[in-house]
Amino acid sequence: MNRPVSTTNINFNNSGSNMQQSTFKIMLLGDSGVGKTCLLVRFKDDTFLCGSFIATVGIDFRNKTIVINNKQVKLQIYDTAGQERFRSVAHSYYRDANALLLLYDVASIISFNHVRDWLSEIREYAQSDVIIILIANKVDKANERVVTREMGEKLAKEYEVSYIETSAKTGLNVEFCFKAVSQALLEQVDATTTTTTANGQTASKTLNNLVQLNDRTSNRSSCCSFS
Ligand SMILES: Nc1nc2c(ncn2[C@@H]2O[C@H](COP(=O)(O)OP(=O)(O)OP(=O)(O)O)[C@@H](O)[C@H]2O)c(=O)[nH]1
Ligand SMILES: [Mg+2]
Repeated sequence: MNRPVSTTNINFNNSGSNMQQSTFKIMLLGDSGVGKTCLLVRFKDDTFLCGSFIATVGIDFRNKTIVINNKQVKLQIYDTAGQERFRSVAHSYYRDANALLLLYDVASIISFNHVRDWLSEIREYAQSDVIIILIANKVDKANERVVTREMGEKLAKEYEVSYIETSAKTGLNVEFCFKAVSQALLEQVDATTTTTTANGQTASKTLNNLVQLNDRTSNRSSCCSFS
């Protein structure tokens, strides 16, 4: 992978035990109001920003470090503004992104219809092996829902990207989303160091498998893939 992914061995305590740390850049994309900032705040602080909607201006970013399979993963998460007038600001960040979380709001057919435009933009500005996950957010709004799971899955299949349903309000699948993407990226790094043929497909396949496993186990309390 040719993005600036850093993997270093860091020493955490005086016992001398080392834990490997990887750094990945993740970008949140999608129309204004689909819930990008709320998804990030839910993941970072486990709270929900309800009440008046404050649109993101330009671009914002937060760091969060998680542990996946005994490895430290530092996520640099870029929260972009969905409003048209800020689009060009985000373009320069696409190239460095390891993963893109593309959101739409299941209660907004317009935001769903714009997914194709976002995917064209991704093709133009991002690296070809970037991991993309299509996120159907606000699934807690069951009564107002106009975009069905079938519609979302069909579009994801057409573009060969993973599909997941989330709610920043209830927290459904939010942590899973970031952890699955991180695990996929870690496996991509591992594959790159052990073979010369590894590419973005390694990570996309891992992500797809994790998402499918999560769908099958969604009636249980949590997915069993992460430690
Ligand atoms: N019911 C429900 N409301 C949500 C959810 N996620 C976000 N919202 C609401 O949707 C509105 C917009 O959320 P934001 O996260 O600010 O949207 P955004 O995508 O960051 O918008 P921009 O910054 O303009 O691009 C807010 O009023 C949130 O409270 C969700 O999962 N369920
Ligand atoms: Mg925002």
